[in-house]
Amino acid sequence: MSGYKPQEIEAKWQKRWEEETSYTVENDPNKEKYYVLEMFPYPSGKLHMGHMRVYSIGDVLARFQRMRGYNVLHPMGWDAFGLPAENAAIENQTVPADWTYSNIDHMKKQLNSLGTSYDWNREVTTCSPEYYKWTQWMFLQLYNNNLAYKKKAPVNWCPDCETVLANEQVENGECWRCGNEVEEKKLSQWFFKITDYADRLTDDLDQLEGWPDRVKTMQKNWIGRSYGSEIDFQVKDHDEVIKVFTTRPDTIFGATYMVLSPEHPITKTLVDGTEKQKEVEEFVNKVQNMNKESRESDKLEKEGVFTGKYAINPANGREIPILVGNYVLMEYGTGAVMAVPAHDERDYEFAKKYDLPIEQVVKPKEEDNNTELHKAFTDHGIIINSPGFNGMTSNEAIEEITNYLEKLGKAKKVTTYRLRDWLVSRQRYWGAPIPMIYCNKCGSVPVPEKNLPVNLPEDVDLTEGSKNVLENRNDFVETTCPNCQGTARRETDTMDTFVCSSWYFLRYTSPDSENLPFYKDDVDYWMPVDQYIGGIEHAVLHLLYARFFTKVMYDLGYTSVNEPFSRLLAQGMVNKDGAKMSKSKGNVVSPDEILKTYGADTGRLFILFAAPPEKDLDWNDEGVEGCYRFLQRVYRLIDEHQDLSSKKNNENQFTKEDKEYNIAINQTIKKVTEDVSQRFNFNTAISAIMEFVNTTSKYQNGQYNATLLRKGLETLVNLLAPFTPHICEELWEELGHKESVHSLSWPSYDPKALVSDEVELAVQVNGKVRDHVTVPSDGDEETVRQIVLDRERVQEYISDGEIKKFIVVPKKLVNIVCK
Ligand code: ANZ
Ligand code: ZN
Repeated sequence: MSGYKPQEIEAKWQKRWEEETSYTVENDPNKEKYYVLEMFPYPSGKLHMGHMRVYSIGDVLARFQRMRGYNVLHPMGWDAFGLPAENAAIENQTVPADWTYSNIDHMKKQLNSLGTSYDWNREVTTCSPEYYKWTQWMFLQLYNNNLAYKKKAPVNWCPDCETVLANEQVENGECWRCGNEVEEKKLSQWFFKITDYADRLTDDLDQLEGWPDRVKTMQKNWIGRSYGSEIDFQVKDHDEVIKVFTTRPDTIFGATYMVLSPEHPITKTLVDGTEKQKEVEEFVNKVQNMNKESRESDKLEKEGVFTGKYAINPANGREIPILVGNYVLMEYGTGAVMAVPAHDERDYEFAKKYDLPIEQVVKPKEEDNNTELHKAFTDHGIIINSPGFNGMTSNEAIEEITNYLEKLGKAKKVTTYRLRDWLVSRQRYWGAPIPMIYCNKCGSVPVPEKNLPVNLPEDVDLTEGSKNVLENRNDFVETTCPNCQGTARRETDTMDTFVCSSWYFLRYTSPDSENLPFYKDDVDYWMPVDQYIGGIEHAVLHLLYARFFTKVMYDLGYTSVNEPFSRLLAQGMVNKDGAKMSKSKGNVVSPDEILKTYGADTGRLFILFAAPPEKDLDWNDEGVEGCYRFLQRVYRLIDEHQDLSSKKNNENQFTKEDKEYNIAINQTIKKVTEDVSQRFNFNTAISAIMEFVNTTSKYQNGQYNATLLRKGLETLVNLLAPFTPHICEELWEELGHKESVHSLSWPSYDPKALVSDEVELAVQVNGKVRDHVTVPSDGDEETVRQIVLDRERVQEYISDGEIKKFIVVPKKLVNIVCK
């Protein structure tokens, strides 16, 4: 035997696992299932450390749960559509399909070289026709159930390249390719009605106990449900009524002016033909030219103009000026606000700037006297200056004022959301074609299910024109209407890649189903995913869309689960020298490098040992080196004792050392089991194993019991197996076993063997330690006293003295006081 050779060992076992298809699974109603899923990668070409981290975490869990007796589903696939493939294809003079598939090939090899235990029979590739056929089927399900519709929406348009640009292709308002200024253009595009699910997507978050609170909060905020009232303000000397949305009807007596969004249709009506028309129109144009981001920013410099008109405050009949302001958005509420500068920060800032009246109507609960306002008081409090409602709390007044106005027909309770419908149209080539056909006679006609998939041509020349090439492909565009058989055109928009990733976890459960995207028996057996692992950057979009799709499938009767992911782990980043690993910082360590120098087991061990999964991890070369030395040590330790099976000792003749070692074995099993299963504390589990290796080294240097030492070494290999799968497989074989270490049952511990049945006590005589005794740990005071007083050394110090006190401090010491 000649030392630890990771590369040899790893290749040997990876080959064996593949040949023996060790990790394929079938539904087995007699076994409890466990579905562990890591977010699938975009096949960019190469695995990076972030990938290595998330796939190592997932693999530990998969291997651990298999050993614990679960039927484990651990699949992998490729999120393979998307813009980078188009860019790379242009750059490398290839086509997106070839680029993508060759990347997949390479990355699959890399994943296997990490020792990951995937069931590759279930692999999904979102750009393959067998997969996107069902993505298109999903689109049709949504369309047929009034959850997909078309409407005009703005896109980024480069007039020079004559192309639509994705947001990532717009850099500081300019086209990434030609540098020309990007315009906004309105195109008719497809939307999914996710807003229909806004309430359920919010409320059901409460069921997800296995999700981090911060992710749930991010989703809640993204959906942004808010309960409030819509209140009618009559325009003075006009027929028009302006509806405002407010969450604070209790402040209505303090509404001293009103602000309209520049896009509000009434803005134009109010000023048409008046002397204010020009000024207002100029202002509106100016605001509309601002980009969306700065419009919605907290730091927006608030600006507005007076329309020359007044509205009547329905609470007190007071006439208040109507302004147009850049901080009111048309997409939220009603696009108009009653401005209460005393109690709203934005209104306060605006009122100060334009010298509009500020009137306080809520005071803090604690203060009796009104102190002057120096900024908006935005909390709830006690109502003042509001005849009929004074003295009420804000909550009471919200209720009472709304009821009062409701009776007058001027208010109603409403719920609004920040969430908008999901725009799924992309004017791009490399995506799943939207399965719709346009006929001059019949209008929009969905592609019949039996004609799916609508194939995406793969032989394209993207350098030809910069437009979406599908538009130029007559063989794609020209078709016949499924309804009237007349000539018709296909939709050339493709779907947002988030659509593809909204249901892939369902396909894994049923990869070969042919008549449906998945069979109900399969999904119902495997779903929900027991543990989902991925980056926090997906806290909102992907995770929200996947929840939406799952609910739609549930409502249509295709699955019995209402939420896709029971538990979610958001893994931290991989940093080096305190900064995120990135090409631009030049601090990248590639998984390939680590594999070449140290092997996958060392890389995995370091990643899992250096930080708990959800915390950021600092890459550290010495740390990697340390993990490598640890594995070498484990290797040697077992290598030296290969022949233990020939030696046998009787377990009943345990010495003190044997007993202690046995306790260490049981304690380590307990600690590792609990750390991995309850808390994902892989790092502390590994350090317990490292400690156990120290204990084992010491033990084997002495007069060891061969049977017990063998048990210790086997336990070590078992506990380490999920973390460093190859070396453990190798060592298990060396210990004389034929079966795979990964097919064993996870070791169990004996609860009675966790603590020693004896303790050592120090014995003090008149304050000085004179002796040490070993006593049974459950011995009562009388037993301890007998043992202590039997000791010669103790007798010497007591000599003839009379024992005045005999105090036992359990597990620590005995204190004897005598004359
Ligand atoms: C009067 C008022 C008084 C308000 C007060 C707040 C405090 P959330 O809670 O986020 O839903 N608002 C309504 N529509 C708006 C729009 N289109 N653009 C900008 N602001 C808008 O916010 C609701 C509050 O945001 C509403 O309640 C309204 O201001 C403002 F002491 O009405 B409030
Ligand atoms: Zn037709």
